[in-house]
Amino acid sequence: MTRTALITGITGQDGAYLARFLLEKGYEVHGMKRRSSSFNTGRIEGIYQDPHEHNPRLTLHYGDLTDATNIIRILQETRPDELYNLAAQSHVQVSFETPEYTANSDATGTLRLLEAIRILDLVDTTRFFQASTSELYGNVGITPQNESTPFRPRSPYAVAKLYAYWITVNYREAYGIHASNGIAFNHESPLRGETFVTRKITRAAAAIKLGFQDRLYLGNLDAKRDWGHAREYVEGMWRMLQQDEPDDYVLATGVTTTVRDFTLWAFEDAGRPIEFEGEGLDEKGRCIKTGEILVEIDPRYFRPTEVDLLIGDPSKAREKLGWEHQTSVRELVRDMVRADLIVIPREAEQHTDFGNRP
Ligand code: NDP
Ligand code: GDR
Repeated sequence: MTRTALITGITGQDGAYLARFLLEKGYEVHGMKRRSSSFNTGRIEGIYQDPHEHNPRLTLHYGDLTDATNIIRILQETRPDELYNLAAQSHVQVSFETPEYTANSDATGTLRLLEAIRILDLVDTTRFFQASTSELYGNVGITPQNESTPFRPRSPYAVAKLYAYWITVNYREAYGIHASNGIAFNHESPLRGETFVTRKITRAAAAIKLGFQDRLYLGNLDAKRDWGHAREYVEGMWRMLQQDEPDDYVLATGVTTTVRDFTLWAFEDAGRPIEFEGEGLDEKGRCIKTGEILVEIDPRYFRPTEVDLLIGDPSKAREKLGWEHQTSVRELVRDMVRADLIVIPREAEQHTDFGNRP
């Protein structure tokens, strides 16, 4: 029997990798996508199937996590064996500007999916994955962070995801739904959204090297993150839903890196090495480095409350799921820069405006 999966957030970074992974495993894949005034399916172009094809194995449905009746209809039509909730307003900084919307989609949206499973009597047949996050730990001050580490969220995004985490646990305990949280630490790839710091840096390093951009503006260079490759993390998500019992797992590499080092490596890999000599801010918040300035600090990218240090302990996933990361952060940087050195000139032909978007 062909297994069926529904992915919310299929047009995002993880959704694109997970859809490919499940299609390769022989699944029939359904994805929820939002209506947009421009094409928003670029990341899944390679696997997109014309709905006129006979028995397409990938089908997209218009939907939104803020719309309960729509969620119920999609679940009723697809009745998936596995439901991966990857959709979210996923940008931490943007969540300070759109806190209510972030709560509606990331927190209540998760509740809507779980309630739909109950309403449609799918409790025993649909397994549920929730994309939880290392942002839940915030500034807890304990390292490394594992499944027993207390949560101390530091943004509207993280607080919304805290609700989603606990409502997933609650529906598992209250109704016996096979519902699991993947507490994923940062994972990146050439498909990463352009405003997350890694992709912003690798795009800028490539664009500066090729002469399409003059300068990169960044915020806090001292933040430390545990960065892995997204392609590997989606396999961890799938493995959680193949277990007899639902549970919660950390997915991480166990290595942490500063934004500063990530930046140095990216410029090195692009063939335009930089140094952060004389780093500091003047009274107007400008970088005081003299000479040719390729990277400048712009206070607009500082967050009202920052998460300083994340480093995960993936032992449980390794022991119970047999999951382990493969790509080191150094290889990840190389991979992303290499891809952007190809992408940027193509975009330049289409007159894309590069650079320092928020
Ligand atoms: P992206 O931002 O790349 O993708 C988010 C997806 O959610 C997009 O498909 C987006 O659609 C969709 N979406 C946003 N809001 C809604 C909504 N209201 N209704 C329906 N769809 C919506 O995120 P990632 O792929 O990086 O992350 C996937 C999930 O994992 C997210 O929930 C994120 O919070 C979580 N996570 C990610 C980590 C990471 O490092 N990448 C780490 C830990 C957790 P559109 O394309 O139209 O914008
Ligand atoms: P994060 O990712 O907040 O960890 O959330 P992001 O790449 O946005 O920030 C990482 C760190 O870099 C610092 N930083 C900057 N960040 C951005 N975006 N832009 C800048 O110019 C910049 N300069 C410095 C940030 O302050 C921060 O410390 C990601 C998302 O994918 C979430 O959805 C997910 O839950 C977590 O990872 C785990």
